[in-house]
Amino acid sequence: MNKLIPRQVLIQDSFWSHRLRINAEKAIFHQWQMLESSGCIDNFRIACGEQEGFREGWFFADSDAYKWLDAAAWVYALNVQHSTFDIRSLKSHMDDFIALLARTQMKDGYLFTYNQVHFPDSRWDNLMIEHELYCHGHLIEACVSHYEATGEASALNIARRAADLLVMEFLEGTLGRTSGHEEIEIALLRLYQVTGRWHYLELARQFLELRGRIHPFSALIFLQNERVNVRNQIVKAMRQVYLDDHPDYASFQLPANNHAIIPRTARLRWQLSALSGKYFQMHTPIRKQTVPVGHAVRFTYLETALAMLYRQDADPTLLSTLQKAWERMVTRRMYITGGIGSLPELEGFGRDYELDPEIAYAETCAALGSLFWNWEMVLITGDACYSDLFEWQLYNAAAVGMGLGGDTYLYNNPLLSRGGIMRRVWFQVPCCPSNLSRTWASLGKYIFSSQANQLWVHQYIGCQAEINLDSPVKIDLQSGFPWDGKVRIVLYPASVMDFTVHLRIPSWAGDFHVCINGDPFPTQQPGSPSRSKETPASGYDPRLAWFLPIRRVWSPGDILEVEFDLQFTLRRASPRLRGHQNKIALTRGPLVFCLESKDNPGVDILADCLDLQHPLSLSNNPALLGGTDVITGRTTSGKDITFIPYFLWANRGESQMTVWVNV
Ligand code: FUB
Ligand code: ZN
Repeated sequence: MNKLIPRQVLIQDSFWSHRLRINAEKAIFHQWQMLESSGCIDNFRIACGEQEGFREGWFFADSDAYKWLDAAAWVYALNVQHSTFDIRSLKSHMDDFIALLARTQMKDGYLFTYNQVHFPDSRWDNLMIEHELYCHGHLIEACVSHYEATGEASALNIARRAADLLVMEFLEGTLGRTSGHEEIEIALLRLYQVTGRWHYLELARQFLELRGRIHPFSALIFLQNERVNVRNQIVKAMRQVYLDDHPDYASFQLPANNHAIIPRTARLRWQLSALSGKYFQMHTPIRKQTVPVGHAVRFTYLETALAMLYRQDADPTLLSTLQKAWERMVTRRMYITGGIGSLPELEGFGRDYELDPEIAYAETCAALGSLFWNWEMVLITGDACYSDLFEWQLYNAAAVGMGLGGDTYLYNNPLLSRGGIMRRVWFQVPCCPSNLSRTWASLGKYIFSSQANQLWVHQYIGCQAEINLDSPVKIDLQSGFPWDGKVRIVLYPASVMDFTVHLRIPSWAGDFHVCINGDPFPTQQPGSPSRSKETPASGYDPRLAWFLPIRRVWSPGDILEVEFDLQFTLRRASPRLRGHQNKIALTRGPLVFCLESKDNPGVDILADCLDLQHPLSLSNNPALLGGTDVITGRTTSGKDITFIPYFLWANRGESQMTVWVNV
């Protein structure tokens, strides 16, 4: 299938338009300000010698600025014609930053402020831990996005120079090593897609194929870890000297981290995972990686890159590995919210069925990585389960990452909190905010795909689009999602045209009806692909989704209407999940609901039981949380109880919250 670029789709949607506006008007400016005040942008100024100061932040700090650029490019391109905010100031931040990158980039294409400032004589020293290739990857991705969004070549040239250096060093040179945090592979594959330069594809392939082939890995990681410790100490000492010499130096004060429950064994498990290579997905070659392990963001970026590679090579072993890993994740290693990564410290996957709702890490970036992976998978297979999981994670595990105002965020996303969790304006490791912003800013690209005279509708997000089938077709899609299940699609082929529209029938849909120009259209599920019978432990099964093909000769103005029944669903987890017995999670349409103490004074949301005999009722509260549906029920002790969508929790200060409710 062919994908679109976001510029082909103009989102106009009752749910998303408002959120994308917050992203464009607030989040992106807030993030820039945080990148400035935390020293992240100054790091580039210091690296290129234009400013005196101390380089601040983790070795991967550059990547947060690159994800910001990625987001800013889409925000700019999609709003430039009808912006209601100060788009010129966004453009000037963006252009100034690109110019700064060009000045910071070394003559041979190298750009990594950590080494440039702290260790100018060292390069490619610690690929497993220090994120040098990861940062180059986000640089390249941001520049490709900027090019796709604006059509300008300024940033793309920076990406090409960086990638050409990598080709020279790693593909043509002798540096047969790969990155400890996947990302560079996605970037090189995207750069290959826009430039057609074959070397980028080959280098991505080489980086991927090297996984699981570096022996003995435990010795390598032990040494690299020792080396990082030494270099960290050096940086710390240099910082102390700088502080002593500059008593007025005011460094940015980070907000406190959220309270987190860290099991006693977490650190040991992280160390064992690192030593075995699983943490980095370095334990076995890529075609054998059928189980999601290790750091969850790394894992999803690896899967995304492998799926992108499959689209080039069509290697059937690779596809079956990807499918097995996906099944294993969905059936045993994913929360009902679509969150992945159940262990703190490791920031990654636990064992099968190890899905404690309170310890849950479920990093926002891991949900985003899964979106990227699922998107590639549906393009390959045309199997609706991937678009379904995309939708579920988009509305739950990912959307929860940004607060209502766009200027506060959640990094890890448990499904139960006894208090102590608040959205924060920034983090010590601020990887999630700009990752979420770039995904929202480019959301348009995930709605449709096409191939010859076939059109797939993956997401029901209101928009106008123009897609090239055999000839161009304009589309006007209106949707009530996620609150109501009515969808109206008006198709405008240039003249009458025979093509097929594939509508995703969501896994959660109860009854649904399809009409064409007001006449009912008979619906029947075509044979579904064979797959394992194992029921997902979380209670959510994306594999129940399917595509309904509608082939006919369409005339301009034909109207396709669908109405999905958004019923309440009380989901139960597998008995294999410890602590989930006698509990339900309430969902409606693609939304997971939760109880937050703010809405339930007088109820002990963690102890009281929902009365299953009492009917649930739905209402809309325009004054609550920017306008939301709420579901009310009764406890067995006769108290009213109110559920809100999970993605909206933690917007009103500290509270208690639970997704799984006693029954
Ligand atoms: O290490 C870079 C990014 O920061 C990872 O993807 C996140 O999990 C966080 O550790
Ligand atoms: Zn993150």
